[in-house]
Amino acid sequence: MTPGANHLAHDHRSDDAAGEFMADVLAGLAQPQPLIPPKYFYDDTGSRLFDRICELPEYYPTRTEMQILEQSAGDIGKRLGERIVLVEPGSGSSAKVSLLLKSLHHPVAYVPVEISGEHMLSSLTPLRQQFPNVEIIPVCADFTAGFTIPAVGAPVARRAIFFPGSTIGNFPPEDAAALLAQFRKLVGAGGAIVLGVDLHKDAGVLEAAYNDAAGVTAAFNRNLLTRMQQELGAVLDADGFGHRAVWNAPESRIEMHLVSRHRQSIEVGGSTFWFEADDFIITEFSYKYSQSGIDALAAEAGLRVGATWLDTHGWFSIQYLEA
Ligand code: AVJ
Repeated sequence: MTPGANHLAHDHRSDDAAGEFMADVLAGLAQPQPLIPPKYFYDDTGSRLFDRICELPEYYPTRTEMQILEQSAGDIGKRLGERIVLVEPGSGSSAKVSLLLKSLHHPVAYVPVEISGEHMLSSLTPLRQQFPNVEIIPVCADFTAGFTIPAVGAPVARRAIFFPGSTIGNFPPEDAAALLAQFRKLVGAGGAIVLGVDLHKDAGVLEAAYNDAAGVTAAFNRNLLTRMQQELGAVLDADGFGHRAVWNAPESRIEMHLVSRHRQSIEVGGSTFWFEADDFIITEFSYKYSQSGIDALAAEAGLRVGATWLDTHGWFSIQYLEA
């Protein structure tokens, strides 16, 4: 592999991806409480909308995690040591990994793993310029389906997974532990996981972060319906569904809903699904953790927390997990 080569490994063919989207939508809408997995937010339009969410005044996670990285990337880099292969499942934008790569000693390779190929490739151009000596090997894959870390040219001391943004919060705790266990196997003995985890805080702050005044999160949520129209030939009225974000305290999660404004149907894949007024589709869970919850999650995955870094408010955390 030539460093800087514009290579894109496809783990899945795009018609498989369309078939999976259809299957997940049909299965999800047939549930007593309809739901669609959040990974389908991220087509190119959805990825751009998510980048805008990260800039919103109400959406604290991105800038808070960036603050931690700005303060602590040196410490994290010291922990990781030299000749690292850094793998980033669900990489979105290059700003966070750039801070981390800058603090590493002779990093060997950076492997972003992303469903949305175009969005990922365009975000790599500045990284290639900033880190000409780091082999950059993008993998186009759904990381929840499993993937392999590609071989690299130079000797490697440690494999590490960088999983920022509290993406782990999208998964119910049992699935989150299974995903972390899969990451542990991927990095192997001596490997590490640098994990961003959003923490418990005031419900008002949480709900505002997922229901911004400018309506960008609403557009992001509704883009799922537009994708269904465009890619699955679904017959539906996207504007007939409103956006809602609620803090579910007993389950310790934010839930995003698409709420039917009146009686209507969604026709897709030969099936018709009816919605009364106020019926809703769950489109995302975003779990929030306490440190003891994170310790328990790590233990369930066969990992332990070696270090934790926080922002000044204690709103967000970066966890160093080791096998
Ligand atoms: C990318 C899953 C971490 O849960 O905060 C942002 C996605 N959804 N606004 C989150 C999201 C609505 C985000 N994660």
